[in-house]
Amino acid sequence: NFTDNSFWASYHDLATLNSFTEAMVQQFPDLVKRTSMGTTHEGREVFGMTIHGFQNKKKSLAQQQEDAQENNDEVNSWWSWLIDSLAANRSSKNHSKPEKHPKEILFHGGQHAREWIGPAVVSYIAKELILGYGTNKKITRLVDQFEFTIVPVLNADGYAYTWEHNRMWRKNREPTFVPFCPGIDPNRNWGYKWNNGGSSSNPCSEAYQGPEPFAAKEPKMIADYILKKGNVVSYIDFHAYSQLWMSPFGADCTSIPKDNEDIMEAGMGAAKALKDIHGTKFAVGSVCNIIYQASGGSLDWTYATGGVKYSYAVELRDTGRHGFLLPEDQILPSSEETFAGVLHLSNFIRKR
Ligand code: ING
Ligand code: ZN
Repeated sequence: NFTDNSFWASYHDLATLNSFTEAMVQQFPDLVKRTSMGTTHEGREVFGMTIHGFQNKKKSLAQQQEDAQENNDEVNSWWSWLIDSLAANRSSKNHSKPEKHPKEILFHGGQHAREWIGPAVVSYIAKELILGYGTNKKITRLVDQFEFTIVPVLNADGYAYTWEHNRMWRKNREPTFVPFCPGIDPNRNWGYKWNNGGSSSNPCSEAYQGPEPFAAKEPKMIADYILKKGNVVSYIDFHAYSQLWMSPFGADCTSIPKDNEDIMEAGMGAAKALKDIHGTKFAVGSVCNIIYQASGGSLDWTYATGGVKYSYAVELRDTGRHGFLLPEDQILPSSEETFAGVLHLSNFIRKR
């Protein structure tokens, strides 16, 4: 059962996570659409869920036919008009109007293959937004206001490889000029200040930047998506581990985003909301200042070139005791607290 919390009692392989996405679309067709982000080097399709409120949408054809049938009975139609009006009136109190041209909040897990907590947390957030729509006031308001696009596993080839061959694989699986050292680090291959330090030109390195910016399919498909949509106001790239809520930039430690005050205020609010759930502490700061210099990273490009004001990279649990091998009994608490952080961030943006 994909909507039960027991699904987050263990990690799941790529096929199961894709089935989760498919099940959400099938079970909640008015609310959830499947979005194909693109295809990996090994030919896997990268799936996302786009979640957006449907209050204003035209009735489905099936619903229209059903209504027409009812209207054959004149007396019945009078009563159904009355009941419909009452229902519409009641629900308009609970639901804010969905935006015609909604702003979009985009996030993904699994840019790095071995960081399994990312896909788990991100799929949980999707589930909470979906089940909370129409039952939880705050969530309903956010889902009516924003389009949420959630991609559980960006680096699908790498993720499959960690399940089938090597649990500690990080990069994608594209061949390089060294036959026995495949894989570009997708998070050193984005096109803003690429090869500016904190990345490697050696294909055998875990931080191999690739032969040129956007040579790797994973960053390219997300960048293309952001440019094509043009409505993305927030982006989060989920990693593990270290418990950090990070802002731009990674490429150098001296540039400061022009929106830094808002970015930091929202990030610190998110970290506080997160801590309120289970007491877990997340530090907030720029990638370069809080962990290390890393150029060609996701959030630098989404902010500086993609125009996404609230761009973050989040390092999930823990602080190193288990590292990438985070025990399964921490999936649910980690998901719950991260969801609170994301809700806070979304609400912050909504109120701006
Ligand atoms: N950390 C990230 C990494 O790619 C990061 C940190 C995020 C760097 C965003 C640059 C941009 O090294 C992990 N654990 O992968
Ligand atoms: Zn990572």
